[in-house]
Amino acid sequence: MEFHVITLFPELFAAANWPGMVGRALKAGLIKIEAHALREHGLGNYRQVDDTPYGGGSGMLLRPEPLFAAIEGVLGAHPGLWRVLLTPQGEPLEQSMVRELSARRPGLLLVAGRYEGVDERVRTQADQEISIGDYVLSGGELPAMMLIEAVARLVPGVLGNPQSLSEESFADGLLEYPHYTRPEEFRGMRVPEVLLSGDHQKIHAWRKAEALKRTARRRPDLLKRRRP
Ligand code: 4FM
Repeated sequence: MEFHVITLFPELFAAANWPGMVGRALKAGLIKIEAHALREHGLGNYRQVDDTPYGGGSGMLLRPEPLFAAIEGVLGAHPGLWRVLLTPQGEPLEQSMVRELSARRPGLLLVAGRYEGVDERVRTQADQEISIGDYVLSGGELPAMMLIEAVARLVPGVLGNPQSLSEESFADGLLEYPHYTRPEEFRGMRVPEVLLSGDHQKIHAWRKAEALKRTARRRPDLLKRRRP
């Protein structure tokens, strides 16, 4: 699967910088990440990409011409990419969308803006607008990286053990149950006896009950939206 990113900071997406399983997937050729410099499509001798807003107001906006040219350039060389604009105004990202995005082939074209926003006409070039959360960042690069990491780990072969995918948080719409590793007692805190019992039926029931309890306390919204 391919991830293309249009950005003013292509060096952020260098393969050598990716840790963990995305880094291994890159080296194994399971995924490809290609950054495309928006600056190359800037206007005039100064390669200008931004301008002041019509109607006044503070801050600068990304002009449409460089963004259109960059998107057309990438799609010309890589047809069929699903075009995603990262913006606080997009659909809130959730695991069900991540699963759908991981099935998009040949891959994704992520547009990471900067400044105070993009010219409204750029939205016509996106298949989907996605927000990674209700807070404001200075650009779309970190959101694009988060999306890449979330999607890449669902690409077949990327995750070491596919069983852990179905077992993980959100797979069944619940938060994870509490996890423990050695030692059995640490600073007076003991591992729950049931986990040492070897009784796998009991362990399974305990984990399910703990996951439900934790979800009810912390994220009641998840329980309401859960499929039966
Ligand atoms: C995005 C700044 C586009 C400028 C941003 C432009 C964000 C979020 C975010 C900042 N993106 N979820 N939250 N982007 O804050 O996705 Cl042009």
